[in-house]
Order: sequence, then C-alpha cells, then structure tokens
Amino acid sequence: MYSVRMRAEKDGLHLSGAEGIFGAKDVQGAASAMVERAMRLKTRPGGIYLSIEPIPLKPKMISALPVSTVKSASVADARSAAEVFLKDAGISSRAIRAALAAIRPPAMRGAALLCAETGRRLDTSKKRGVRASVFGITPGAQKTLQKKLAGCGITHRRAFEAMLLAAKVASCPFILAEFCVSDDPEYATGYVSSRKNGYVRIENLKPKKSPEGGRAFFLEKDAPVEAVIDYLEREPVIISRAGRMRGEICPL
Ligand code: WAQ
Ligand code: MG
Repeated sequence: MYSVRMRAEKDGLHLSGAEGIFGAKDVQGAASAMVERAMRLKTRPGGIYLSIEPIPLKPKMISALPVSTVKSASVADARSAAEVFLKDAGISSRAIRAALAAIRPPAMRGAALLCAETGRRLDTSKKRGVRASVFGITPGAQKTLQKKLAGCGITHRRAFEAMLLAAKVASCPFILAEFCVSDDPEYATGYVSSRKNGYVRIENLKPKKSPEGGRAFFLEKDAPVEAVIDYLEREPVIISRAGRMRGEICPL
C-alpha cells in the first residue's frame, strides 16, 4: 500500500491538496487524477508536489462517522449549534472560545491542538498547526459513502474529503472533538465531529465571503501530546465502511 499526496502552491501560498492510500495497481491513476485536479484549478499553480510513499505498517481500518446536518439560518445560530455539540462532547466554554480565536485569519495550514478543559494550545507549531495526514478510503467504502451522501444531497467533494479527515481524527482515543471552518471564502458550511455525535455539518458557520477558517482538535486532559501528533500526522488509517446518514437535526 502507498500513501499518495499532492500539494499545489503559488508563490508560497497553499492552493490545493489531496491524499489517499492506494494499492499498487491504483497508485498511478490516483497520482494522475491529483495532478489533473491541480492543473484544473482557477489559479495556475506555481509548483505541484506529489509524494508516493510506501506505508510501513498494516493500516488501521476504521468506519466513517455518521453524518447529520444542522440547517442554521444565521452565523449566530450556527455558532450556538456548534457550541451545543462541542459541550456535549465534553469541551469547556473556555476551550470553545479558544477554538473560535484559532479560526481568525491568517489561516494556519494545520489545526490547533487545544486542551478540552483549559483551552490551552498544546502543540508548539504556532503558524503551521498539526496536520492530519496519511489516511484513505477503500474503493468499496468510497462508492457506498458517496452514494449515501448523494441521497442526502451532499455532493461537494470538500464535504466527502473532510469526512475522511474527521474519521481519522475521531479515531484517536485522546481526541474528544474537532471543530472545522473552511478557509474558502465561498464555503460557509463547517462541522463539529466527535465519536459521541458523529460528523455534524453546520451551515452558515461563518459570514459569506469571509476569509476566516481553521481547525481545532480538542484533547482530553493529560493526553500524551507527542503521541497524538504522531498518530495524526503519520499513522496510516483507512476508512473501510461508510457511516449512517442521520439527515437534518435541530439542536436548539
Ligand atoms: N490537518 C489539519 N488541519 C487542516 C488540514 C489537515 N490535513 N487541512 C486543512 N486544515 C485546517 C487549516 O487550518 C485550514 O485553514 C482549515 O483546516 C480549513 O481547511 O460537510 O474545506 O481545506 O460540507 O478549507 C468542511 C466541509 C470543509 C463541511 C472543510 O477545510 C461539509 C475544508 P479547508
Ligand atoms: Mg482550504
């Protein structure tokens, strides 16, 4: 098995990325699709960096999270909904405030690791943040998940890819929850995910056209920070089953 990753940039600014884990026979097709995707961006990339690395360990197999959507009409409602699900996953008000501060521009490339109790930033990679990486989905699970999502009207590739990342993050035993807002000014749907409540999409989580965005991973108290970072950045994880579709939910 190989981890195939692509990153496109222009003048040092990140434009787009993609990744997956593939068997030998699918590596070439996957790499070529990623390069094609980079070359089709609205902005012509300066550099496209492709890496193909063998995966040393037997990958861990996990399920995708169940998916639900909160159709909030305003940013204020969306933020309250996010708060409800974060609190339910054991995140303190202080830590929620710290996460909201972490999504202000300029966006980091990775996520802030925050203590779920105190809100203290636990990683020392200030500008970069911690990157969840080396994850993929089996062709069978991908087909099932995409079909189920399409049945709920969720067709954006962004949503599908975020679900894979969120599944890996939620599979880390010391992480209680994740909070995500896209840094794309055109994409205002974000999510709160946790083992407790699955992947909860929240519409209008930021104002239209806003450049803010980011991610926070909340760690339980006294979690082994270095081991968590190592798991997120390096441990191969493959999603081998789609999750349930729970449809629209209303938290308030
Ligand atoms: N690991 C950790 N953090 C990351 C990673 C990564 N691999 N990639 C991006 N981030 C952080 C970084 O701070 C970005 O600014 C922020 O997340 C947002 O990244 O179901 O597209 O790629 O419809 O803009 C949510 C989909 C889409 C909701 C999220 O994030 C839905 C998205 P983006
Ligand atoms: Mg982005």
